Amino acid sequence: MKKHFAILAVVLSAFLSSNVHADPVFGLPTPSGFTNNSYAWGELFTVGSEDIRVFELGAFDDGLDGFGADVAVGIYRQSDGFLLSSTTVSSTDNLVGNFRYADVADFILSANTQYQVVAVSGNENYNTNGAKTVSSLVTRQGSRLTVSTTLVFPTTVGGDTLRMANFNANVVPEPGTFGVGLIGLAAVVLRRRKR
Ligand SMILES: [Ca+2]
Ligand SMILES: [Ca+2]
Repeated sequence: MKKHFAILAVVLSAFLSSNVHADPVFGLPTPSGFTNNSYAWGELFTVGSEDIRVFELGAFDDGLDGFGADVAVGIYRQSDGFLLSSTTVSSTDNLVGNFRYADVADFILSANTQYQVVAVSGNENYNTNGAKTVSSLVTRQGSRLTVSTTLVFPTTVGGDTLRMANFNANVVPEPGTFGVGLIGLAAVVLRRRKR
């Protein structure tokens, strides 16, 4: 019996961890850093046809050499400017590509809903190169900005250049998919027990 539960635990943990894999939503293949002020830079996007789960919030690290001061990052709902989650990204946080990511309590962004992920550039350079990649999880609608040294909901319409903010997310597994997986596992365990 114990062996069966051990097998189930291993398979189940592998199944669950496969769903924890998350990727950066935006990418800057050829960034070019610049600063003339501190802005709250917002990247406006609409979630696709499936809810997504956010794992970490990220900030562009020009030169990959850390920040002069921690960078505040948050995600706002666009319809009412409600701040869903925020954190600060520090120079010691994990570097993936040219963004550093700080952990937040995982949260859900709803399908077909518009949000802004916002980062405050402070004394760190923001990006000025228009080249970018965008995950298939979202559709991007350009930038918003407000001159600020603190995290605020940006309101001025900017261009299409991706400046500063990013996040790690993946699709929320549908309950149906999860259920089928559990039934499959149960079948495997029962078959082994009958032997
Ligand atoms: Ca997390
Ligand atoms: Ca830097």
